[in-house]
Amino acid sequence: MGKTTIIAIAGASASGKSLFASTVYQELVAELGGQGIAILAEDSYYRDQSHLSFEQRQLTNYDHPSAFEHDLLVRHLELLRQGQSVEMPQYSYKTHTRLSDTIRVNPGKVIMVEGILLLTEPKLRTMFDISVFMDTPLDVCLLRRMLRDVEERGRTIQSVAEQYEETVRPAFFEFILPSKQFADLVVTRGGQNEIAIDLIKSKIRQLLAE
Ligand code: UZR
Ligand code: MG
Repeated sequence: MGKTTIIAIAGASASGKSLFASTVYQELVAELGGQGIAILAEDSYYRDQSHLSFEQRQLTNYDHPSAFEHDLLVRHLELLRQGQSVEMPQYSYKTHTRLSDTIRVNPGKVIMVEGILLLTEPKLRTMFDISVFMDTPLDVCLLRRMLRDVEERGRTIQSVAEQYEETVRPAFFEFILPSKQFADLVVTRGGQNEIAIDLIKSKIRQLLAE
């Protein structure tokens, strides 16, 4: 297999990272078939916490780099680069731990990975060939996060508000915003920026044709 290009998509929680990455991925798969492109989520690499009680798991700071098993993500990216498949963990936001099943991710010429803290860690940054930062206004992220976490992640408005003040907002200013400097491209409006989606798709089409 030839060279692998790894594209990272980072930005605040609910900035549109997953939507941006999955739109690019699904539109290219519909157009060209799934061969050659793979997609990973940093959230899948939240640490396994099955040895902790549910109450203990609720005390974890999920916006801090220590909540992620970044070493495993680095190892998986290295294996994919070497042309090997990996078993990506699956994470449940409802139980705050890993599910027993994994998802097989096959290697490809282009690997996309999306997550809040990807650009904050030097060992991860060295893996990325192209880094994109979703620069969505924080008030827009907060509104989306409210709706999403209540609808999809089993939360109450009260708990989203508390978590936002305690960890999500501080982590944005401590870790995520400073990591914008490491991005090659800064995208406004996240997953709704069709021009940016088109540009990344063109780049990937070009890489796949090489
Ligand atoms: P995205 N998160 C949880 O709320 N619970 C968990 O068990 C694991 C993660 C949140 C996490 C972070 N933090 O802001 C967000 N908090 O998921 C990252 N608090 O996911 O980028 O999709 O919003
Ligand atoms: Mg997401």
